[in-house]
Amino acid sequence: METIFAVSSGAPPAAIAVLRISGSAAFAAVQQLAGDVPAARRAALRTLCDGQGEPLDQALVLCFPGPRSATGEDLAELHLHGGRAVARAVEAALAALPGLRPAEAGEFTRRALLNGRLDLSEAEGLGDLLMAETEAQRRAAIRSAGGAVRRHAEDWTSRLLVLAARIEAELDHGDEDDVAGDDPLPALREAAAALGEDIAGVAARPPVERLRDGLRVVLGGPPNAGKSTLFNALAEREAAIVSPIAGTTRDRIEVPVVREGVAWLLVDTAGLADDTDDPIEAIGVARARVALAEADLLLWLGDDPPAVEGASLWVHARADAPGRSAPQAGQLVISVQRGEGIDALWARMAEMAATLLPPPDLVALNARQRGWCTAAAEALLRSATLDDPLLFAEELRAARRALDAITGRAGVEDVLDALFGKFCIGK
Ligand SMILES: Nc1nc2c(ncn2[C@@H]2O[C@H](COP(=O)(O)OP(=O)(O)OP(=O)(O)O)[C@@H](O)[C@H]2O)c(=O)[nH]1
Ligand SMILES: [Mg+2]
Repeated sequence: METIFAVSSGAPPAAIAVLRISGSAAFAAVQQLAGDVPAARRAALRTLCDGQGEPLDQALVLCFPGPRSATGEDLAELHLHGGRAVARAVEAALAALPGLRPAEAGEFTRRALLNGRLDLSEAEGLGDLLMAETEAQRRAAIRSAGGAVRRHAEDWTSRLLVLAARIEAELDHGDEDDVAGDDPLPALREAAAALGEDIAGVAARPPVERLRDGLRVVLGGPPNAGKSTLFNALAEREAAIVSPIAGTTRDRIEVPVVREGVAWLLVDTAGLADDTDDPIEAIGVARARVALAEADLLLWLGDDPPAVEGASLWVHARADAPGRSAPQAGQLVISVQRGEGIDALWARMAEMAATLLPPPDLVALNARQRGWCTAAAEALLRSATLDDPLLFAEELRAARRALDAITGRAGVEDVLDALFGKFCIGK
């Protein structure tokens, strides 16, 4: 495998730029530039020179021999002065060496994964950690980067393997000691069902995407209800057009907001007109219905109670408007014009967020992990209904494959491409 290098700290200029080199030619490259290879895991000050002996920079040089390195390969770090020209000159000197090339996005972490330094769920957590903007996002990401999802998957796998071993043994030797009343299958089925329930329980927890991408708050209701006005008030900017004309909003408009320590994704929608002759408004209404169905939390501005299954808050907007009907029980009274009720709405939204977001002390799964957990749970729950030990064993194998996919032990090349494409170069 080629040896790769990249600046792993932020984009220069900065006080320091950390350039990482990983692969079998890493230490030869250090030898070439620094004149020697410093002792393992000790910082050494060296003058780096290019192939012509021209000094490039004075740098701290650190060498981490594989496999005890971040990537599992021989890894060197050059702590350079963080000017653009310095980094560029050292990169050029490295690129001139045989077997070295610039790293692609996420390639260091990808190698760490291939070399077993971390598993797929930990790499996903690391990706989220790099993108985290709120405390809750950081906490959830550090938990999965630290192996919380992996430990769950490993714990389930070891429980599963015990069952699998017992049923395989039964299949191999079942005839030999066939004593009446000694059928192990009922007990195994019970254990498989219990394991399936446990996995399904974790899969049913609030998804980590709500933390990562923001809790999706959708404003819905009839035309002219004051949705866009409230949306702008929540977003604290004029993100959506407001007008007295019914049917002003057509597209759905999304604005991310961080407030009360929560990342929110506010979504404004077209008013749900019952019938419209305007074909564009009709498209807007169709989009609004999709947005409403995808809401984590619906802010409903209709005069009839919200007719949805998910979480919702019922808002009596435009409370100050002349001729406005009186609010009904259970409605939050708001007048954006007078600045009334907005803080109370945020407070209610924050209360709801506490129940809709993954609890801080529990592991939360992303969609990919949840999909495999669900597949494993379903296979286990199916197995618990089967009388044929052969079929039972086959379902356990299916569950095993699904659990392996969570940690990346099985069939995940496409996931790797998608995941590491999102990383920055040098990570
Ligand atoms: N008096 C008063 N008028 C308001 C208030 N909020 C909104 N309005 C007015 O109500 C009208 C409709 O407001 P919008 O926010 O555009 O309503 P909408 O629900 O987004 O409407 P569509 O996009 O057409 O579905 C506008 O003329 C607003 O100025 C309020 O708190 N008080
Ligand atoms: Mg609107």
